[in-house]
Amino acid sequence: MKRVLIAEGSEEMAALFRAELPEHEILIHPPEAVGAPVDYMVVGRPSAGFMAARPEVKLILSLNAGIEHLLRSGEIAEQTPIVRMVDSGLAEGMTEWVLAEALAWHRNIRLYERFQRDHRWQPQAEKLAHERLVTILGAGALGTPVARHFVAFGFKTRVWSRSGRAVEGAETFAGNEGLIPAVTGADIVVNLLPLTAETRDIAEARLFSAQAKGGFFINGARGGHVVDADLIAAVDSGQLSGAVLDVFRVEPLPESDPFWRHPDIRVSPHVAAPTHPRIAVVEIARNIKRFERGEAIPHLVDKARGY
Ligand code: NDP
Ligand code: OXD
Repeated sequence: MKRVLIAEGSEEMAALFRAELPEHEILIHPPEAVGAPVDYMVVGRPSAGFMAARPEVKLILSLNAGIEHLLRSGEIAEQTPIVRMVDSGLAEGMTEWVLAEALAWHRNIRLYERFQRDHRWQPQAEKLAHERLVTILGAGALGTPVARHFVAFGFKTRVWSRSGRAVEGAETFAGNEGLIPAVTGADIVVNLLPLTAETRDIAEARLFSAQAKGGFFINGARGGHVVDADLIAAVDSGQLSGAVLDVFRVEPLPESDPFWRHPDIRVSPHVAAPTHPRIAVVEIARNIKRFERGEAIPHLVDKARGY
């Protein structure tokens, strides 16, 4: 019987796996002290040493879309494949969060909340979606549905990716040389890139200066993409009117971090697109079955590329 080990999983998750993979033995660690070899490992953010202690594992299945922490750990053998999480739950969650934040900025909803506190009746010049330009950095499993929704709302939409992936109704930009052209004049920039050596610190002064004056920045990807001091400087100077950040270099965000107190930078606790076990487990089980049938598995991580 093949064995599936879930790192730091819950009983609820184990029950879901048992329903999807009745022929497999499902183990959770802790509390199970697993002595015998395991075939598959399901991981979120495993503690240090956990993966290194299991060199026999044939396939690692991530509960997260972002896997930079797994690669960085140095605990996974070169030949062991990693599958990242791509499912409808993440795509729906990220689309809802980004659109909610973008529309709230576009329609001045946060501003009117502040005005209400002071009993101020102060209408703003309201723009329509087609008068705004939105750039999505990343046209992958998350960037693509997000871009489609901006297009559907009528926003002028651009997508930037490595290979120049197209999204119907959006303008396509590709490669390093396409980055600044992609964000030039953008009212809203949404970051949905994976964190790699090439994308670390990508959201910095040059990018913010290229945006439309008074624009907005939305980070739903990773804190390591953003040069925090450059973002704060861009907002303080009025180049950007604000930002919303779901992810940070250090999580939980330390009490001393200036983002907590900035009046125009909003913080959420890494909740843009949480993994929904009911959807994710079905996807992981499907990939284990594909692996056992010798079929190609979608969304295998390219370790050299870093995503
Ligand atoms: P994908 O791998 O599907 O898409 C990544 C996109 O980024 C692709 O379009 C890719 O280009 C592009 N890209 C990668 N490197 C570069 C580069 N150097 N230059 C230009 N474009 C590049 O990832 P997902 O959409 O599934 O996820 C994106 C990220 O979102 C995750 O890595 C994770 O960090 C974050 N995330 C955050 C969550 C949250 O709750 N806050 C939840 C889930 C994910 P190409 O198409 O050419 O390969
Ligand atoms: C993810 C995340 O990458 O939760 O899935 O951030």
